Amino acid sequence: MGHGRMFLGLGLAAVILFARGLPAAQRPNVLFILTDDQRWDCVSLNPQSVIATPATDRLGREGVYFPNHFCTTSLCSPSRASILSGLYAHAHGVSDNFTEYPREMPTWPRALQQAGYETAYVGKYHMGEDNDDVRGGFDYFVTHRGQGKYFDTEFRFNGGARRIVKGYYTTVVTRIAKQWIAGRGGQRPWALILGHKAPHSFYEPEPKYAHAFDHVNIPYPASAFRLDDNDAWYKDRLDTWHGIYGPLFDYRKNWPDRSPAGVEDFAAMVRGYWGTILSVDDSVADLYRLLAENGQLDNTLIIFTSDNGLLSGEHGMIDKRTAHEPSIRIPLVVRYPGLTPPGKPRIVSQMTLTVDLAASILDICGAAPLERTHGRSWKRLAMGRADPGWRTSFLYHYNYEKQFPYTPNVRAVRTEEWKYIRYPHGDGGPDRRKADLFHLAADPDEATNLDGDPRYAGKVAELDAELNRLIAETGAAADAMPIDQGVKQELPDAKIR
Ligand SMILES: [Ca+2]
Repeated sequence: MGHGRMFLGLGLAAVILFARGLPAAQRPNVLFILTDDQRWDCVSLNPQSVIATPATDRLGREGVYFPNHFCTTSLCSPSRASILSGLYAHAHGVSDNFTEYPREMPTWPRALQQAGYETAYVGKYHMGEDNDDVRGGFDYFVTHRGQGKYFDTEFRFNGGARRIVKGYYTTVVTRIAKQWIAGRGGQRPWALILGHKAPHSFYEPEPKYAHAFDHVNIPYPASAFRLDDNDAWYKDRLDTWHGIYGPLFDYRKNWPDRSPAGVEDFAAMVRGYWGTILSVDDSVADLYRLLAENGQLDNTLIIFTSDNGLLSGEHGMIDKRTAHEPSIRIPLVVRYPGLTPPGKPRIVSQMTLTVDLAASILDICGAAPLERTHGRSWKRLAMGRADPGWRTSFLYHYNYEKQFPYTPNVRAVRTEEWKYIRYPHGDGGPDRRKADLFHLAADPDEATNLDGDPRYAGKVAELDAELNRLIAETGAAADAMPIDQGVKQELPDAKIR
């Protein structure tokens, strides 16, 4: 090797080292806005959205919109842990809504704190049901026990005394977040996670939005009546806590109700869900305004996303947990001029995952990556550069919960065109339930199950092999899951609804 090439090599290494430790002035603040159970089509950057979210849209119109963003387990606590850790649920261990995030497990906020950031968490944390203590990695921590309430939640401020804060949840946490942001001195970059309760059940919109969608007619989706080619669990779920003929988070008083008139309860529920999102959009507008006034707008990486999606009647289902599109697809909108100038917005159409967020945020902030991750940084994609090695398939998994016995074990692979969903029994033996094969490219509503059709036997074999490859690649033991005890008609314990 000649001296010239060696010098070039050293020069490149120096550039890379410099990029890892960005000078303080170039390290962006991070405002991470996390909603709870928001579907991907409930942001009006998506042309299918019925609701208008102008403030959230503005982030995308001045930044980057990811229309193909997914969670890897569609359940609050496991997905929140994946967002913090960059790991699948089997690796971080938060496999249900009652498990605390492991104390020593790294997170991106902790990594930023170690890199000199001031860090804060405000709002719904929801890992460890009854714990409102300060968690590691945060200099300021305001949360509450359990799910919180839409009105007058009892918050705990930084591990101190608890007190009820009067008012609407979304408004209250926005005010607390703004106070913390306004109090930063400007010497150190900061990172804040704002954890919304909205639009999680039981839906209670702000009074001014309580009737915002009264004029919208909302039928049961067509896919709710096309269950003959799916396994029996779909129909078993219809009358349950998570089915369209069930109690609908108390929107239906007398159930099961299979009458045509029963759709009115369903419509009222969906309108309530939508209404809570309008307040979230007001919050986004409020925070945007504050950053603009403080001169910090263009030096802040703003990320808007959710922990999981929600089924609104598709396949006869409400709630989440399954591998269907409305359950696993979530919004992701990012604004930061360091990625793309506000006048040149960008759409990243590659499939991105909750487990990519940790790697991406640390990459953009010039901090060292977490030692172990299942995700990868989408910084290059967000800057409009090619990333030819980007994933073309991903693993989705969910484990049967005895507290919510309405969804079997799920092991699924999604590609850009196809989805194959297995429902393993959990004993390592052959599946006892029929799988689902959906041709997303031709059937985006997943209305027709092609599993069992001999014309697609080759496709099933190919996707099953890919599923097993992904299970091996992520280190998920193929058979480590509970036994599927079937769909039960009983309600969940009132305390955990
Ligand atoms: Ca959630």
